[in-house]
Amino acid sequence: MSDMPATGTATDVKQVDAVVIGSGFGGLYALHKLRNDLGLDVQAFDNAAGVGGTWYWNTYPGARSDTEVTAYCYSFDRELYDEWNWTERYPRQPEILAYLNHFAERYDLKRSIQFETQVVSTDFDDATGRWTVVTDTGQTWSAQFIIEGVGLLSSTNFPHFPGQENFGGECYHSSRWPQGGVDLTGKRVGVIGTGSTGVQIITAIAPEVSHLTVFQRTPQWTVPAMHRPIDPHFLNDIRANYDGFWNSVRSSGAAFGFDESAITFDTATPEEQQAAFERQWSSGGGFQFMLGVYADVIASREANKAATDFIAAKIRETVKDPETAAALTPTDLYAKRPLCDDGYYATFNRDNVTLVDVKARPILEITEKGVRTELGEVELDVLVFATGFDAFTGNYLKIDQHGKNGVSLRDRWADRPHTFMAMMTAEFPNWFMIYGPMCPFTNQPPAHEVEVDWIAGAIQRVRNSGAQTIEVTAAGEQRWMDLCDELAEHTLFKETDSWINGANIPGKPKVTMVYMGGMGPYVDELNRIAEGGYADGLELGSGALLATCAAQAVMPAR
Ligand code: N01
Repeated sequence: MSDMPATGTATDVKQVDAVVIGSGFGGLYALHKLRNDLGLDVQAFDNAAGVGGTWYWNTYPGARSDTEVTAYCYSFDRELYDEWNWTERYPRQPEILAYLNHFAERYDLKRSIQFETQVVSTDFDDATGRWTVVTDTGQTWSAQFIIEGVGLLSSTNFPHFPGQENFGGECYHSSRWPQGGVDLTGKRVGVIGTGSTGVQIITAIAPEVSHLTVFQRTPQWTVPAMHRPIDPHFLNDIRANYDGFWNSVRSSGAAFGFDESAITFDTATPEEQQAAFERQWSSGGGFQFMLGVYADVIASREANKAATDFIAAKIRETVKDPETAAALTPTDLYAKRPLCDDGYYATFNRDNVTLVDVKARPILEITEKGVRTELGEVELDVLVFATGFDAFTGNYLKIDQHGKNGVSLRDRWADRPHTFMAMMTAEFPNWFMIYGPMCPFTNQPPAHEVEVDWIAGAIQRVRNSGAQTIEVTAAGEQRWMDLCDELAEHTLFKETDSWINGANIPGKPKVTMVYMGGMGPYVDELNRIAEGGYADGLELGSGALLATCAAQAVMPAR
């Protein structure tokens, strides 16, 4: 941090080159890149008490990533990749959090992060070309650049049911699970929500609770994860072909580190199709099942139906009670973020597990003792909300943010989020998001890395050119939005309701919020813009100078 207060500002306004918000995968890498590589003064903030972002908060039972560890990590530091020995194919939350802590310590990042601090507002000053950042701890910071790594899936969706405040038991949201854990042994537990989180919790806690009631509104298609210890030879093979592996990740569609299928469903015979689905089912993995068997499962109705017919047959085969099996079987397309599990369907064969279909019989109220539906009251000791997130936009809009001429982000995004390359929005100079709305639909850490590298390049471009700001033009932003909208038309995702298009939050505009072009084309586009000097769709500004001229032009003569 520089000791020099800016001219004309209060001395208690702290001056830095850049503010980073968030200390998850993206925020930590941004802090490292800007502070350690570019040599900037950087201050980071996180409202948690430690690093980790989503992996700090999501400590619920069964929490783990469904991305194989080979690609769920940083790639820029080869030594780190060689040294860190993951233990399982899909890492558990404590292991990922330990990795991120190790990363933060390796690069001495914690001294630049102020924890338990929420940024409440950011305002662009047209006169100085700098940002004013205010925190809930009453501090004011001034920065030339802001990088927000506030999390795609981090703003909690906590629905309210009539009478909820009267519940006499314990009540938790999965993404704000108590850090010390919760002893559920022998308790009557209810879980609302059956997305990725609910599926993990339900499967993990069923053996330890006295009774588990699952309140399911919409079932989702899920396939076995096939968790297993990581084969050290497998990691060593990747280490031996390090650049080749990461190049293949960055040039793939979803950046998960597995081979995506290049063949379409209609090229195979029915026997081959069944055998291919069966092979993938046995080998495990949600994204693998969606993208690794046939290239067109998310685009062709026929391929999609074949995949869901296959999973539906597995549900009937696994779940002994036909009524429960039917209730667990989705009726919509296989076109949401894919799930994988650790024995989810078999969990419903347990005597201590009950499924309540709350679409057919909605939750009427939460009582002092439990949850009431038309079927009666279910008495509970603990109620768990696994109800997901206000994804993509939630955390950006929680902060009161104003760009040029005081334009508010909430107003700019009232109809939908508008971005350029998922990192910038018009009228917000020097303001960057990591994996913001209209991001590629991919595994996140590799996408965070390429984005932070691109942002660092943009910052260098500003500083080397003697300019004060860089911003996206209205035309540049529109071009990206049009491309995302056009690509969304080519997949079946637009036909399902989920957090991916905002449909999970009542009143939120239902629009596509991802770029479906794939990681490879996304990286190519980032490189093209960077190699062209950050000119296409972007413009440099001299900030203070221009603002001063503009102000003088409208000032009355003295
Ligand atoms: O959230 P979700 P999630 N009454 O939105 C239900 C990542 N993740 O936290 O579908 C009753 O998918 C809702 O029902 P419906 C991953 O990207 C990854 O599970 O809206 N129910 C749904 O069943 C994932 O996709 C991992 O009808 C209500 C559930 O709550 C993303 O996070 C693990 C309700 C929410 O499902 C989000 O997953 C965990 C209401 N009022 C998460 N409101 C891994 O890597 C909501 N629901 C493995």
